[in-house]
Amino acid sequence: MLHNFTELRQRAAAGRQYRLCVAAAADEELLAAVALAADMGFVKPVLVGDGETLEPMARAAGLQACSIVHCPQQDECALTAVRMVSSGEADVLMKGRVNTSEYLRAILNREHGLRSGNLLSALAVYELGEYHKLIFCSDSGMNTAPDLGQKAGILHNALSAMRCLGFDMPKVAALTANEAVDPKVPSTTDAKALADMAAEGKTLPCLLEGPIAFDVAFDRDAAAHKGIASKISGDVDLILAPNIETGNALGKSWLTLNKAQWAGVILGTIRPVVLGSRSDTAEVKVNSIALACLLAQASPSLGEHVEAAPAQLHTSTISLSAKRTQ
Ligand code: COD
Repeated sequence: MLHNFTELRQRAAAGRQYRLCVAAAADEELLAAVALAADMGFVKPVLVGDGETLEPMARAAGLQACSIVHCPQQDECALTAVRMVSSGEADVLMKGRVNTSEYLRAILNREHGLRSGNLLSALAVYELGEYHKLIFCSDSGMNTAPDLGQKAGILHNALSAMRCLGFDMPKVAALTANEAVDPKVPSTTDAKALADMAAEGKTLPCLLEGPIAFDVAFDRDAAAHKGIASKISGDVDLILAPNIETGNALGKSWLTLNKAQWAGVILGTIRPVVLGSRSDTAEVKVNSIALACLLAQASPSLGEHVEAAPAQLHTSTISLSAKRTQ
């Protein structure tokens, strides 16, 4: 089982090296992260963006060796990078200076995208100084208002990924505002349905409770005070968010007020996909890269590439062999 991001990076560094394709890579913090991940040995960078801008920036970031795919049109970078990954010219996709929705739409592109036929969902992982282990949360980045079927898909994706990371029986909180099942509040009926599915063995193995409010999920005293006999209280591994706003605000409050670290990926795709935020620090971006690489290592269908014909790209590739600058 993974305990923190240091361990996650070490595990990624001990595995194989992946070709990381970054969409719209002209960003100092992002290039610093890519250089760090390359130095740690788990990625070989392929940067998509305007070559004239990117080349000096890559040198300044200390990238010893990388490929630059010249794509002068900012709005074409996401699809260009996605096509490189879907065609087998790169292994792992990463978001650069691209809007999240634009990035996700490129991933969902019917012709060149990374769809698997299953639901795609976002998985976020947080390390908080105040909590004794990593907390996983889904979906706070892609599915905006999932129905019950989509929540079951989100749960399946998250549990599959967590199994790859060594979590055999994760404790899952199907988050709501309180513990009462109320037909007028769909999040509570959905949470109850998911808890029943888990109890009946209709999900991957997990200990799922819901509906459950945040205080009961994370504070045993609150659970005791409310007279709730919870088996997960104070020890939750995965939060299943009722909607994107809840998961997103929860995560961003940890990042903003608790100085948490995080990592983000998209699940359900045919290749590993990094989903970070443009405002992430280099350190945080490395966590996301490491997580995507680790999932690729542990999941053969993600990590092994079926060689396909190269995409017909109107790009040129430049190889850098720059010296590290101080
Ligand atoms: N999994 C699989 N297929 C999907 C998914 C999914 N999660 N979402 C959409 N599709 C498919 C649909 O079946 C359809 O074929 C096609 O994609 C288009 O679907 P639409 O029209 O419902 O979706 P879009 O293109 O309008 O939007 C999809 C986004 C994922 C871009 C959109 O839902 C979005 O912007 N999500 C939130 C992103 C965000 O703001 N995140 C927070 C950032 S911090």
